[in-house]
Order: sequence, then C-alpha cells, then structure tokens
Amino acid sequence: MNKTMKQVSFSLAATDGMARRGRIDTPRGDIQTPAFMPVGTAGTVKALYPEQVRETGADILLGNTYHLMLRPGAERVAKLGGLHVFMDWPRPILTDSGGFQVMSLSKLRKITEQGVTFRSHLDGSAYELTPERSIEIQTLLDSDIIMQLDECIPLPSEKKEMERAMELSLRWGDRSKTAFDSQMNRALFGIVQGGDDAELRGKSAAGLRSIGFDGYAVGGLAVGEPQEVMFRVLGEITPELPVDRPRYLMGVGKPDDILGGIERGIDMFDCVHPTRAGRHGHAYTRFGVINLKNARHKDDPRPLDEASPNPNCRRFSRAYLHHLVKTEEILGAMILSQINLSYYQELVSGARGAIEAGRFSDFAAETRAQWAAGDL
Ligand code: PRF
Repeated sequence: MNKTMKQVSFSLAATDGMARRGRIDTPRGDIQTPAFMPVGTAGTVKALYPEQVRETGADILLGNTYHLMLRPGAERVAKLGGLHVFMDWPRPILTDSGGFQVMSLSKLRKITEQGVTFRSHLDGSAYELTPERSIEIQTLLDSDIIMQLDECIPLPSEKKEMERAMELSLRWGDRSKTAFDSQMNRALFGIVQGGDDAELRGKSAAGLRSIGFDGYAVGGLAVGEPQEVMFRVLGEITPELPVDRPRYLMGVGKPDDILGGIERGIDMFDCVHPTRAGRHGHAYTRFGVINLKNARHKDDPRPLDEASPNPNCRRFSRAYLHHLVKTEEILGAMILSQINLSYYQELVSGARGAIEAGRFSDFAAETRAQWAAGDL
C-alpha cells in the first residue's frame, strides 16, 4: 500500500433511496455498513465475552474516553498495550470523546472555550478535558476511530444556546483536527451539532466539511425530542454531508430508530439500549420487545423465537428466562444481552442485504409489520 495513503477508508457498494451499503476498511478489519456498534463503555460489553460479541456479528465496538480516563486511566491502558489488548478485542474500536458523558455523569462541570472541567462521579477528583487532551487519551487507548470533543445540549433549547454550543463544537472540531495531525492508521470524525434547527445544522455541517474529517457524526439527537423531530433533522442533515464519508448517528437507538436512520442515509449507530434492556429483562426479537418480568411468562414453555438463527432464542423457555430475570440471576443478563445484540445485528445485516438487492423500503415495511403484529 502507498505509504501516504490513509489506512482507514470508506467505500460505498450500493445505495437504495437515501439508504447506503458500504464498508469501512481499517488495519484491524472491515466494518460492514450500515453497522451497529455495541457499547463497551468500561472496557467490556457488559455480561458478554468478546468472542460472543463478535459471534453476534459486530465488526466494531464503542469505548468511552470519560470512563476509561477515570478508571483505569488512559496512560495505564497504553502501558498495558492499548484497549484492544487490555480487553482482548482485536477488531476495530471507536471511542467517544468524553464531552457527552461528562455532561450526563460528572459533578460540578464547567464549560469554557478551553474545554470542560469536572469532578469524577466516582471519587470527586478534578479533571480537565480539552479537545487536545481528548485526542491524546483516545490515541493512548489506541482507538481506530476517534471522535472530536463536542458539546451536546438537551432538546428543547433556545436557538441562541443551540448556536453557542454548535459554534463551540466547530472550534473544538478545528482544534481536534490540528491535534490529530493526520495520523495514518486511525480516523477522526467530526460531530454535527445545532439542535433541532435546520439552519444551525447546515452551518455546522458546512463548517465541519471545510475542516475536513474522515467521517461525520450527527450528535445532539435522541436528547429528549420526539422521534419525528429526530427524523426531520436527519432528513435535512444527511444531504449536507459528503457522500464519500461514513455518517454516524451517536447514541441511537431502538430498532425502529435505527431503521429510520438507515432510511435517511446513516451508516453507523451505537447505543447502550440492547445491553441495558437485556439486563432489565427485555428481549428484542423479530416480533418486537418482550418484557420477561411479566408474570404471563411464568408457565410458558415456548422459546422466544423457534425460527431464530440465534440458538439462545430457541434453547431457553420463556418460563426459564422469566425465572432468571425475577431471581436476578447473572445468566439472565448474559442471555438477554446476547439475544438483544444478536437481534440488532440481524436487523442491520438484513438492511445491508436489502439495500444491495434494491429492496430496502420493502424490507423496512416488512420488518415494521412484523414488530407490530407481535407473536402473542
Ligand atoms: N456527542 C457525543 N457523544 C454522544 C452524543 C453527542 O451529541 C450523543 C447524543 N445522542 C450520544 N453520544 N460526543
């Protein structure tokens, strides 16, 4: 390979309406898109071995700057060989930049032009995260896809406030690009902000495009707005993004949000929802979501889905899963996390096949009809 060529690249294989079928090549393996990235916040996708996560079909995981900088510390992870070695996940990792988690988890946080200062939610100790330090931490973690530091604000917000956060995020994007300094074996993604305002979103996208990133994330959504607002903003923003770069919708979502995101030209998603819902006794299947806490499953000998490609959906009865959930057995969290991540991967792989075949809108309609029909 030409030494000056970037080792992380994106190629589009097919489009169908706004939906896109692509591939991100990285030195640690390919990422087939549309992709769902399981969240491994603290160096683990909770309740699953790395090989199980891979077996669900995941090509890439998400890790978090905020959690890992506090514990065990980025310098320690680097000394131990980087995050892939530390957690024994050899494939690509995308790391979030930390700003979003600081705002939702830490105490006494303060945003200035320079960056964000905060106190750890673990022991109250003080930290500073700047765009430069975030890039440094993500590089120490040996992340394959690095996110710029940004400021995500809740919706609804005043336009002035959305504008301020969007402009600050753009300046932080510029500083991130300088600090990143075109590292050959990693990618840097910019993050579009601007709340629910089309004009601000357009300015954000144009500003990021002129800085130039390897990929473009849409941040600041799924922060309290109705789904129709999120879909409206997505429909407005994806046409403003370069066609030859991956687009990532941050922190989204439920299966129905993912389908709608793909429909509007998004290539990558991440969310804690499938694993968190699994730990709380919810199972995602082709028939929608099943709450296994419900007493109606107590005597039900049927498996979740006897025609599922996932053995765990065929193997255990609803009565047994109900029992595991009610007794808070660890195995319940393990099985349901595996089932939910498998379903999410089945959904995106189904979408990939449908886009290739030019039948994505039929696929979306059939999938929604099956969710709505349920199985009971
Ligand atoms: N910015 C960053 N991470 C995020 C978000 C964001 O806006 C969101 C919003 N849904 C989730 N994770 N950096």
